[in-house]
Amino acid sequence: MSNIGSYEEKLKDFKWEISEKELEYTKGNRINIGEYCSDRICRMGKGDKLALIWQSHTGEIKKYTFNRMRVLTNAIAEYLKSLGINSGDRVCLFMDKVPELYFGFLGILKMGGIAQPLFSAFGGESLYTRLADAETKAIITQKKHVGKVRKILADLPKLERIIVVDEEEEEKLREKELYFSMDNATPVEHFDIFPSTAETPSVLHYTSGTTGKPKGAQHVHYSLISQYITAKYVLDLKDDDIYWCTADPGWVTGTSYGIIGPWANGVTQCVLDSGFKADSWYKFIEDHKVTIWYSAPTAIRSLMKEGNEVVKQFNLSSLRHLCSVGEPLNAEAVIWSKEVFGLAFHDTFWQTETGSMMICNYPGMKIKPGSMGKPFPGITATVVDLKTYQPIERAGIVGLIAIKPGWPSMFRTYWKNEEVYKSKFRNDWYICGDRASIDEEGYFWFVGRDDDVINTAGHLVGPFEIESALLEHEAVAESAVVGKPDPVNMEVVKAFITLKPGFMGSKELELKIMNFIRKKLSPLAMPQEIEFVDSLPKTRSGKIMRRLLRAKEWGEEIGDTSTLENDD
Ligand code: 6R9
Repeated sequence: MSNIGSYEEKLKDFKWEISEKELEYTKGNRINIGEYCSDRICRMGKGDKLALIWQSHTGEIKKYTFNRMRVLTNAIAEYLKSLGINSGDRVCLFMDKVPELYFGFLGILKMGGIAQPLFSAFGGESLYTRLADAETKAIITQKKHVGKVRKILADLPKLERIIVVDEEEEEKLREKELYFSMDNATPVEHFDIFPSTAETPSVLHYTSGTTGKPKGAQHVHYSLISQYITAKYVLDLKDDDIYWCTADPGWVTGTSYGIIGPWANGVTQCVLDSGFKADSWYKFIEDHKVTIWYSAPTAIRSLMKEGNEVVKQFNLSSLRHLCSVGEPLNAEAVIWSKEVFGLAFHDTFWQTETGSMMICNYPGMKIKPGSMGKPFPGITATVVDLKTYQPIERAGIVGLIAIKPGWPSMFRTYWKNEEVYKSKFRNDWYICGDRASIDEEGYFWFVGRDDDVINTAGHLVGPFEIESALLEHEAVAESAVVGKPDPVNMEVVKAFITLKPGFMGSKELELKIMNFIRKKLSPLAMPQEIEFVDSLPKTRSGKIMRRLLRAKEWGEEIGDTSTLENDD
């Protein structure tokens, strides 16, 4: 029997109070995610149970029990406090998927700080934009990434501390840098956990939009109520499960369901700190007897590409439930997984802003391959008209995905950007910015994004951020960045560029510009193709028409461009 039992039955009587009750939370009282993920689980008698099984890219394994996690996260919290970091201060986590990242996250929350996880593959400029915006006070990083921080430090007057978790030669540390070894830290048995309440800020996750700089979606400790119960019902986490979430905590899946959801449920998690490789992924599942696996369509398509033979070389019989998130999960991938694993991937739809799963396929519910499923009990979701924002009553008509505000893990604002936050709401609906339709049976079918944001391998990249960075290259006069189709990553970045006088388009220049972006922003943001053009299509007021360029890449009907020309 799955945790959710019957989805239809749960719909009838679900209330968020069910989650509050299970977590023994009463309104107005303290709620601290760090405490819920470690101390509470120990109090429930699971202190000796494994919380984390971590494996490095070289095969090194480290294991931590819930009690060890409790005393180490206490040690981190105490250390941060001793450095003068106060509640409400932003502390950035800028690391590969090492144990210090996971425990650092909980340590920050325990002392009342706001955790700001950033993807460790970010280059200096991506890092700078987000640290400057959040006025981050401290950053926890590794020696392999500290160079990127050093380069931008002079422009970040608010950044007071740089904590390096693996630099053993103190003399190599520079200004503001400190060394903190988590595994060698004195365990702290008792720490006065910050008395956070429901609305105390917890996590700041940066996400890209069409225009402007990336925005910090600000979450609060009360998000736990959603994350705990969705992890329980959708991922079907049970006491004896071994759970593997392949997402990096630099992105929201890696925190909501790679830290908070599973640990608040007292479940053992595995982490593999290495890139994608089909055989090592299968071996990881076999070695650790993974039972529940939460991954992403790009990874699944990459596995599909490697073929069925490699699957047969491993014993994957421990697996019992599979879920996916981040981008459209194509029907073929669902059918393939059923064929090779005997289990279908269950698609889940949600966003950085929603903090937890919104529209999902549930254990036991009929899966329609290609559909995102139905709203989580307690979530009111629909599609609204593209112009009037009125709910669309008829099945099969495409509109904007809209959710009734009020679920516990909803973001509370964009950091210092209330205006953009407010613009996300229309007629009392939160507008996700995605298009979909709903069929006669209430299943949601994803159509595409309603903006120019590019979803590459499940990661959102903002065209504006790339275009701005391109302009910093000496050869670039103007640019327009769009997503182009890709069989594995769904979309990759393509840049159209006009050159400054004296520069000629060439393969060599293309490579130089690609590398320039990779270093400045990230490998995800790097254009996979650059087309040098004489001019870019523009609206009458001079705005570049990205949509026209995008439509060409996708072989879509462009139609009447006169409307686009007026489109400001
Ligand atoms: C959790 C996460 C959110 C955007 C979202 C949509 C796309 C996510 C999807 C999906 C189709 C799914 N997206 N899940 N598209 N099917 N199951 O990914 O958060 O990084 O903020 O991305 O990703 O476009 O609006 P985030």
